[in-house]
Amino acid sequence: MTIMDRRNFFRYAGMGVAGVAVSALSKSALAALPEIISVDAASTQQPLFPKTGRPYNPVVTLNGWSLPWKMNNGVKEFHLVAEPVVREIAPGMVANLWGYNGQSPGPTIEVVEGDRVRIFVTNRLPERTSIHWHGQRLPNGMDGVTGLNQPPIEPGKTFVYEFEAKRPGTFMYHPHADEMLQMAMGMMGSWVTHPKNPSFMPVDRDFIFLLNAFDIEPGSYTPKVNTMLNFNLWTWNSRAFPGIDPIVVNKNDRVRIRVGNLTMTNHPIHIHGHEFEVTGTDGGWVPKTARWPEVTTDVAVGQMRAIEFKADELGDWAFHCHKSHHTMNAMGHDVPTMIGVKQDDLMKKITNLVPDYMPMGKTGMSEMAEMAGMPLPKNTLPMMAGIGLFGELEMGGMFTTVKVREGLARNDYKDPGNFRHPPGTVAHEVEVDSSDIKRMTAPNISNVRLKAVKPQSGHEGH
Ligand SMILES: [Cu+2]
Repeated sequence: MTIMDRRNFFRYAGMGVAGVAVSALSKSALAALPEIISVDAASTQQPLFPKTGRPYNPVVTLNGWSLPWKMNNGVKEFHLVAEPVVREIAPGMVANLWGYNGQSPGPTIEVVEGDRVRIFVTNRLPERTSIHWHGQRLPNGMDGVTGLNQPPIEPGKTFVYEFEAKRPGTFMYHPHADEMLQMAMGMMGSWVTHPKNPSFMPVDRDFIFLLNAFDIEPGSYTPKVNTMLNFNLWTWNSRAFPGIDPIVVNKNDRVRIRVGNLTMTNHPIHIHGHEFEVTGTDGGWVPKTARWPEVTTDVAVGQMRAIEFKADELGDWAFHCHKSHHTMNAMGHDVPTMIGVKQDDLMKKITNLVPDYMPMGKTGMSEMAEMAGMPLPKNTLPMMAGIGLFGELEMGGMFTTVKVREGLARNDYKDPGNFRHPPGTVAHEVEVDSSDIKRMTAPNISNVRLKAVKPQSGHEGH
């Protein structure tokens, strides 16, 4: 994990906002616009501890960062810039996306319940935009739906939104102008309103990310923006496994993970080795008496779920979407089924005709993970990837690990490497004579007479 590089941090600071019209503000207010802060790394940045304003326990944005603010007469001022960005989806693939302040998704915004918040939004896109603050209580004219609540923010213009962060919880932000295209290009971000009382529902580690999806043809760089359902890159904060950082926690930590869904389908999010409870939604916190244990929770489109658990089992635990085609990358889509088909001769004949032809293996998909020598089109990701302690993980897309370790420092989120299993705790091959394994037949129940019990008379009238 890299600590935010000060030079990157202030990359755009010198550029200012010269020439940008700010309709709602006077010249003197324009001079006081918060500088544009930008990050160009796709790795998880250190949490942003508040230096001004009220105290809170910051979140960690998976493969992302939180936007610093400026206090102006008791108002928290942020500056978001909607702009084209280049995002590394995973090592080996970059995408031309649209986002905010150098990244897709944009930075997480963290405020405290009761804060007066002012957000400047500068549009450096080639088309109009707006921002909707999903889930917030705010004046109707601040809700961001173009045409309904406000005029569009035209290219080159800056708008200002201002409201009180009334309700604590987890929210999202995204455009409400040419919405399908702008979200297909990666425009979105997370928002956390921390409770006034920092000891309300405390956790030791608090993570946040958004589920998003892209349709990028292998070899190309720009998402197809009119795809409705058949996306080929399933991502968390615009990263696909093995590009998603692990969720690193200390043993016995109480862990919260906040997940928002801005894709066009639902995602059953599943954890291994632990049980969690859904403790919050974008509608607020769930009372203790209304929670139940889960190992999978479905996050529907436009929903946010906060899950919490005690990380009391050491190890590297899988944490992923349970739709198995969401844990594979672009090269796995539209591959014909070839189980049991002898392809050796066929392959030669077809590749003479179609040089890029890539079938699945005759024993299953795993063969594809091993095709290390197989040429991949430029700028795409293998369908299944990742190397663990025991070899290929055969995963992609919406997959990462929760790494539970002992003795981590309080704010240490560095990848601790592979888990070292205590002796005798790993599944292993056994020496057996498999010719001697007897097959038993289940007892035949078809001859068992079932005696129908008729209901007592007297109920015929029902
Ligand atoms: Cu999914």
